[in-house]
Amino acid sequence: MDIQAARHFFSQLEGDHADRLEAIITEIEQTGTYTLTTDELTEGAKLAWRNSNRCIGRLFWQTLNVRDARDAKTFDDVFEALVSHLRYATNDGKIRSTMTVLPNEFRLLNAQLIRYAAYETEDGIIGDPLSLTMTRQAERLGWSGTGTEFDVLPLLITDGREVRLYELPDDAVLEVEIRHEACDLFDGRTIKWHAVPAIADMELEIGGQRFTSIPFNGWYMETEIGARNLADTDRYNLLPLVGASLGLDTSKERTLWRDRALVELNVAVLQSFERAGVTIVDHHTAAKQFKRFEKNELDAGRDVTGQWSWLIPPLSPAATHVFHRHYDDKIVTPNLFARSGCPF
Ligand code: HEM
Ligand code: NRG
Repeated sequence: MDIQAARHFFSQLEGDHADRLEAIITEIEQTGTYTLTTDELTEGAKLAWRNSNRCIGRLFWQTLNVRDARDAKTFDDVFEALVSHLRYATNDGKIRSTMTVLPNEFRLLNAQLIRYAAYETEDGIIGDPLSLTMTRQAERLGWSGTGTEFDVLPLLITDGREVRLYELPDDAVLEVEIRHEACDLFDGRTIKWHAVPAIADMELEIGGQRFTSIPFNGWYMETEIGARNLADTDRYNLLPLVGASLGLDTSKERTLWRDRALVELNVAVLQSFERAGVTIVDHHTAAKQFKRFEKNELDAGRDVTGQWSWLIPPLSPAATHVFHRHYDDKIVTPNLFARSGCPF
């Protein structure tokens, strides 16, 4: 264990940590590693969010709720912590930014806690094509979905020896039906999305330590659903249907029917979440919040790091300030990283 990494982390926390660092050095000498307290873990996770270069939602980094579940011993303990996370984070729609820290002995195979399955049929793919592989894996373990376009996948939890499958209870998965106030965009089809985006496949690095099972969530920005999940041609691919439902001329690109369909689909997502009382942010407001984050950071004497290509929203990017400035994509720790290898 690298003492310099621990030193670097503690130097970013408020107050004097000389005694604590002494204790950590002794602990490392005796055991080869050291254990963060729950408070240290919480502060580290907040800094990791603050340093997440791709995230436009960072103004709220200080409000992260961290749940310390490092004492989970069994598969059932892990599943219980995940269900409890979703219930706490969902909060009847008033979404709370939340992270659960599980022991590294367990990992989730799912990329997110909530995602929709995909089935290959004679009429093409039903569901979210992104989930084809995960769905097949669940099916190999004995799972079978009901075959709708929006079947919530089970959780696949592994300890490196075996994989166990758990179905999420209905009350842990809040969903919102997407309906436009003024017209039926989907020709009678029911289109919905889940309320909570909960990434489950990243790692948290704090003070030289890696936490490899740290599912976390905030709330959605509407473009994630309306301009990507429901719109991408390799996802739900709904723009042709929406364009036709709006009566647009879809026979040539220069009518900009795709752009007009995108806007109304995003309006429908915002209206629907608002109607259901579920937290969501539009991309203009998110960009303004991010501008406040930039100012806060400068005022605190810190450089703002960011990854421009991820920070710009996929709808009308040049209508936000983010498009018109440069961001330094330097990696500062604590941070969140893509999973470094295969689970075990
Ligand atoms: C990425 C918004 C909370 C960490 C993103 C993206 C958006 C976003 C729009 C880009 C996603 C994409 O294009 O697929 C928000 C909003 C939040 C929020 C509105 C509301 C509170 C959080 C929290 C964390 C976090 C709580 C961690 C504690 C990240 C990370 C990425 C990211 C690590 C990059 C993910 C990747 O590389 O795939 N966020 N976020 N965000 N966010 Fe946030
Ligand atoms: N685009 C993905 C979610 C990525 C993370 N987005 C957030 N994170 N809003 C999707 O499911 O559409 N967050 O922690 O709130």
